[in-house]
Amino acid sequence: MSDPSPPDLVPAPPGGTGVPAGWAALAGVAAAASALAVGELVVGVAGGGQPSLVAAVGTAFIDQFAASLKDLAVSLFGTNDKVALVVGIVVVSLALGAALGVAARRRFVVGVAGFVVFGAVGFQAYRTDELGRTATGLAASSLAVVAGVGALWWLLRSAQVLWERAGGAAAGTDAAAVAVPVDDGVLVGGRLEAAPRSPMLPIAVARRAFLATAAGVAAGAAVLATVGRRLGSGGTSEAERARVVLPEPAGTTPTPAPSLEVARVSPYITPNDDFYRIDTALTVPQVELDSWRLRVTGLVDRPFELTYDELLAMDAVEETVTIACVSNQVGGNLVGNAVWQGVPLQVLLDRAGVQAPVAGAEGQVVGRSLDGWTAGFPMDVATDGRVALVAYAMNGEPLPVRHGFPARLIVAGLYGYVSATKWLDAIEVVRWDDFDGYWVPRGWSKEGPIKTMSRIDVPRSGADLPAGATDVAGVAWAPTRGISAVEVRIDDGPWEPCELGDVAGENTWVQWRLRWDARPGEHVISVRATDGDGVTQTEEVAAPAPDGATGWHTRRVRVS
Ligand SMILES: Nc1nc2c(c(=O)[nH]1)N[C@H]1C(S)=C(S)[C@@H](COP(=O)(O)O)O[C@H]1N2
Ligand SMILES: [Mo]
Repeated sequence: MSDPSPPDLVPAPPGGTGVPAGWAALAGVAAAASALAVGELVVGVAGGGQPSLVAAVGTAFIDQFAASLKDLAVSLFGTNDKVALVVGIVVVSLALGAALGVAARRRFVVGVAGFVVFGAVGFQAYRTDELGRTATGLAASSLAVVAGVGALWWLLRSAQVLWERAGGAAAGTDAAAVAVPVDDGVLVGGRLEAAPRSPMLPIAVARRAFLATAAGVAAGAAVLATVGRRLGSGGTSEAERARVVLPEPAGTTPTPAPSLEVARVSPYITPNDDFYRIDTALTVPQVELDSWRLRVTGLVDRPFELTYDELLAMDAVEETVTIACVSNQVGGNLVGNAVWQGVPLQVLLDRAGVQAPVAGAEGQVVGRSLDGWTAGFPMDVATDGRVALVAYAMNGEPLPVRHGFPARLIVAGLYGYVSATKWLDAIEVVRWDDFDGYWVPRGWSKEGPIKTMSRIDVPRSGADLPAGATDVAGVAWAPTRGISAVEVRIDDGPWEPCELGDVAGENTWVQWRLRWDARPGEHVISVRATDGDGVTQTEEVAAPAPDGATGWHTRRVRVS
């Protein structure tokens, strides 16, 4: 904006002139960026880990479309997919901004209306987002509209002034047409025109000046958005988590010393940082431990609440449990094994006193998340003696924020989507028929027992191996039933029994290994597991939807 001097802004409404569509589109993009940025800033200033307008729209999108993406659905919401969704929303917003800019160049009121609709969509999404306060949404969306309209007005005005100074419509959009000032007028494309009020600008200079102006607004928006995100990202949970002192668990299942070590096979215990993450949360719920409560409610005689300190003061157990995602493909990595510390669900249900009609097959235990997500499983599962915990620690650390801080449910033998509610807000006892958890109306089975599964970790698919002795190894799991045998087959050969590693119990995966004398050629390695009930993993291939993938995992390798 240094050369030439900034346009003199005459306070007249923009529009009605022949500013090129490209300039107007650019103005619209920068205006939309300003609106989004102000939205981010307001939410950041409001604090409390509230979602931005973009995040709220993203959450609404997930809630709306998760069902129609059924086959992909659950796994769709891994970390990368969330980034893609947010980027997508921003890109679409900017594109709509471009269209608004073009429309507003003729009739500015169209631009105003467009931004008002923008703001209304953002506000509506915000209102339905459990993590945002309505007042924040109202402030963010209305100030975003003001910023968007203001930026659009100013940029279109600047565009118009620059355009007129370059000779206006007479210059056309021909980049070569240059307005040349002459003694008593201006010579544009060979025609003599009335002298303008200010000296003429070559069109290329005017274009550069406008580009610089729009880029300046966009850069300012980027700075505001960054500041807003910085302010907002100081979520409370990380700081709260850092000062938690975990109690000693009363009961512990010892974690076995590694007995089966093969390079690149999954470690028996999955480190927290490597543990898969799946959830619908674009904004992770933030908590202040002093005000967090776990409510135990519903069809119980004595509903109660626990503070975080009260929860940690209760007798705790430590259990090693493998959890898996229903959308894990055969051979996929949406599965992990961790040591969970927490309070048995049964103890909490007993304290609340589950009412007789729902104490058995009629009953359902629902976990409610702070972000409104829900999962439910049969009361019989909660009370059949299996490991079912309100967990607050994972592998000896307070629950990581993305894995559900301050507390989550862990139920051995059930896929996460029906059981493993993170950022736990309440445990509610309801009738089985009266409630469906988040994924059920979206096409997934209401009951989700984990299917027996085995996976080859080494060798990798497509590996080129030297002939001779090599390890084939991986993991197999059937939580609550345990694994009694794992067998590997090379090509169409016989099933060969594998060596199994030590385990903490039936709820965890087991590492397995076979020493294979590899002969030159192309080979297909297959694996299958047999659970503790003696049932062998089915060969039948099924997709993850609606209740978990089946089939044998295979890997193709070359030996030379
Ligand atoms: N609040 C909340 N809890 C949730 C989910 C969710 O979307 N929101 N997803 C569930 C699903 S589908 C799975 S597989 C597990 C994954 O737990 P993890 O991310 O700790 O591995 O969390 C479960 N708990
Ligand atoms: Mo899942």
